[in-house]
Amino acid sequence: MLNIVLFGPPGAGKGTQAEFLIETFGLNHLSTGDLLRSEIAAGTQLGIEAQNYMEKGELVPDSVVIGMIKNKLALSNNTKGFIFDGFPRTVEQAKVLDNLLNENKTPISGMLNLEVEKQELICRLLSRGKISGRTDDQSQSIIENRINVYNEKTFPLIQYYSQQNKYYGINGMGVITEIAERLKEVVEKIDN
Ligand code: B4P
Repeated sequence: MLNIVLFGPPGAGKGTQAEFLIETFGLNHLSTGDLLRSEIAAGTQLGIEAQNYMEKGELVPDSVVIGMIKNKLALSNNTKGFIFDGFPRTVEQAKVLDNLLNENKTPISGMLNLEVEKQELICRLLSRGKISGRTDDQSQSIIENRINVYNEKTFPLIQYYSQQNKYYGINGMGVITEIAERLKEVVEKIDN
């Protein structure tokens, strides 16, 4: 099985590039951001709880996100593998994911980090905010808080996966199709 963690700060292109990887490698897409937004849209208890955090640019508590991922993994049989997009975002989430996957003897194959400069991240998110209606993309201060939260809580995962020799840094600046090509090359290498 090919299990890829697609990693990077907010606006790095995770959701954008996940689409290419799913198509190219026939993987299942698991985006915690998308899952949380659909819980909010459906007005569930989980969605109501998550919304308070997301609107401020904070992470949703590990217990909420982990419960959601466990349910999704349990429901996904017969897959070639997963693209984990926006998950894990804390060391605690990464440890739980490792335990879950190791139980099935399908560990993470590699963690791909999209490296993008801060000013470019802010630019991309503000322009998505103009069309998407996502409130967390519409204010520069909320975006900066998301980047700060990433630096504090999510960035340490680079070391976590490096220690397992599963870390791959990818230049995430430039044209979307060129970045997709860079990712494809690395995934092909991991898959061999
Ligand atoms: P996510 O939905 O994961 O939000 P994101 O990081 O902003 O999205 P992404 O990085 O995928 O967007 P992309 O760059 O593709 O999370 C939202 C919130 O949910 C979090 O803040 C948190 O509160 C919560 N959450 C989610 N997962 C969680 C977890 N595991 N634990 C706790 N909380 C969690 O796209 C950005 C824009 O850039 C797009 O408009 C795109 O078109 C554009 N773009 C992409 N690549 C480009 C390029 N090369 N050039 C120009 N523009 C580009």
